[in-house]
Amino acid sequence: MTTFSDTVSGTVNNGVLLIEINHPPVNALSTDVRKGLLAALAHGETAVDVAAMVITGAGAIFVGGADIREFGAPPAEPVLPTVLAAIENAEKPVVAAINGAALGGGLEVAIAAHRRIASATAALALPEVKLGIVPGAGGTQRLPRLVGIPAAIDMIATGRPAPASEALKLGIVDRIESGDLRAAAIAEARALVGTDLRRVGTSAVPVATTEAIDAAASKALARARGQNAPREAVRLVRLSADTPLAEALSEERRTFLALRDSDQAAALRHVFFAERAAAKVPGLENIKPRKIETVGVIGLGLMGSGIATCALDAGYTVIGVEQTEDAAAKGRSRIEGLLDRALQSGRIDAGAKADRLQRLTTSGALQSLAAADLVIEAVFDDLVVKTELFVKLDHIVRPDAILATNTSYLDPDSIAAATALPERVLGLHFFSPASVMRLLEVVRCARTAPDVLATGLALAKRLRKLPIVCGVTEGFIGNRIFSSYRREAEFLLEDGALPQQIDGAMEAYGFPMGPFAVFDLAGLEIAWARRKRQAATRNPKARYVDIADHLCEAGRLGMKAGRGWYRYHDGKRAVDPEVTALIEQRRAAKGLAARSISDDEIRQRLLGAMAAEGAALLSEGIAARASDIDLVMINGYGFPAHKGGPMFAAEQAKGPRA
Ligand code: T1G
Repeated sequence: MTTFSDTVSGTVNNGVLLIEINHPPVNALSTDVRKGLLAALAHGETAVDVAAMVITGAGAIFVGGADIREFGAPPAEPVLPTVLAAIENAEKPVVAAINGAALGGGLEVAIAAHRRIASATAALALPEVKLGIVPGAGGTQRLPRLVGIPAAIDMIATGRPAPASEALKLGIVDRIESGDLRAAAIAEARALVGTDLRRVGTSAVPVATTEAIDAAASKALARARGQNAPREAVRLVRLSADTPLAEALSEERRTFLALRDSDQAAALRHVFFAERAAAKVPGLENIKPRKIETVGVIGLGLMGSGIATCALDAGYTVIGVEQTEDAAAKGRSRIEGLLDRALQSGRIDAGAKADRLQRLTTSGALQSLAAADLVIEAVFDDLVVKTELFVKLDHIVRPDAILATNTSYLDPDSIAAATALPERVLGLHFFSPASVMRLLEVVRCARTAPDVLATGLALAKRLRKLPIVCGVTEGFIGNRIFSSYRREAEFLLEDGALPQQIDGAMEAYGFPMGPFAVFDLAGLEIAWARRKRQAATRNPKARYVDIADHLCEAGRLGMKAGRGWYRYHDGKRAVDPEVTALIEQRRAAKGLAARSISDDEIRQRLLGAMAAEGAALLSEGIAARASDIDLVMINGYGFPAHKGGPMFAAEQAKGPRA
């Protein structure tokens, strides 16, 4: 074995130099890896016992891309384009043996090689736009040469992964090998010796019609609201049609470097590392989760059926329970409806649907939950109802089974306290629709046992959710911040802004919907009921805006009622002069003079309200880190990821740190 650097080594096998990248955990292309690869290629080109080369990754990943940790510093030599040019221009054949994920710079390494062979489990992507950047080492020019401009736009501007089978169809890989990948790649490399090598960079770009290119671009950009990278990615891929490679590559590199230093990229990098940090919960390092195979779900309404469907998707056996057999049957058809939708959209096939239904039983008797390892209740959000339910469950489930409540606002500690074993109780706060939304607040109650919390996290991971641990407080992390956002938005109304202006300002910031449009979508009645409950104990000196109460009294309960903060026709929202008049009237009733409020003030105040509430959650120990709060708001409340979340944005607004 020859070592070329700390992370790259090679062995000669039947005249083929097998170059292995071994840089755990994901074989990221650090400076040492780049140096090693360049040295390996130089050795391979000159060594007399080497006729061809294979590049592969150690472990389960080929190469996870550029080393994101190096993004803060100026690029160190050799830069990746230099390494890739050495691969592509090598006199001797170079084959990429793609043993697992080939992402970003990893895929760029692979497509600089002369031939690609992948294991069946490989996934290929240029996910750079998810980090606010574009591929920086030829991806935008070489991929279109392999798959055509429309398909390259689709992959690069969305960052989506292509599984090996699709990569084969698209022409990114030449072959899939389900047996010994390394042996197969060595044989392929040998077979290429003395043949005309395919150098992707110098090959022609397949011709595509303008219509096809435009269609791919608008589809990919439809969801890129406010983000610069996807737009730049499309521009660069388009260049491949008629720009000489060297010129296009230098434009790509220039764009990559500029985006890399942008605020959006900094925010998205923050989100990337925030997601990894969230998974590390202090105190749970050596705690083993309990084994969960059978999940019980009580209440098969909108939320419960969504949770049940998710659990079925994740391979669990599910017992769904409703109050009566009749309601249980309705719940079952609701779940079937969700599975049908997945079938129609091609996410699952008929066999997968049948398999899921086989793992589902529904019943009108709580007793059916005796076999459950974990039960999630998703019944009406009422403390008495939930507490009685948990007390009954105590006598039904095994003593080591876990009980989870999906309450949004109630105190799970008081539910737990009524049970015989409060250590086994935790909160699992799903977001609606549960089969779509990635966020899951995992609520650690006062007495939740560490292995119960660890089980909640393991369950969330298997459900493919993003779990964020939080302590007990009214509304947990998300709804508490959302309440202060709502309060500040209502102050702005009294001060002189109108709903459409406030929504417009927040949509321009990057939210898919402004706050008032969201209130209408969710319905105004739940918040109204809460305000009425709190009325008796509210501090009479605290500022209270009663405009929403008047809307509700007038039956304007939101989109479902056809009117709320806006008027709705065929689902389209329109400004309603009646609402404007009501706002003016309420201001007058309080003797408030409206002043003109700028969009900047709106953003500053609303973002400031979120960050201030976030700071309170941190100081109370409800959230473990500021970045957890950012993830909650991004994944549950539409905060634009490319702004990094309210806590990150507040830090940025303070200016560069010392
Ligand atoms: N650089 C540095 N660290 C990375 C990394 C990377 N690219 N990818 C992962 N890590 C760390 C991560 O922080 C965590 O660390 C550990 O590895 C395990 O990650 C020139 C511009 C590869 C599918 O966007 O999608 O190439 O928390 O928990 O679930 O054009 O990581 O343990 O300390 O996620 O097995 C493009 C991002 C870069 C890939 C593995 N590449 N990574 O998932 O483990 S830009 C990406 C992933 C680029 C070129 C450019 C996933 C994964 P710690 P993990 P996993």
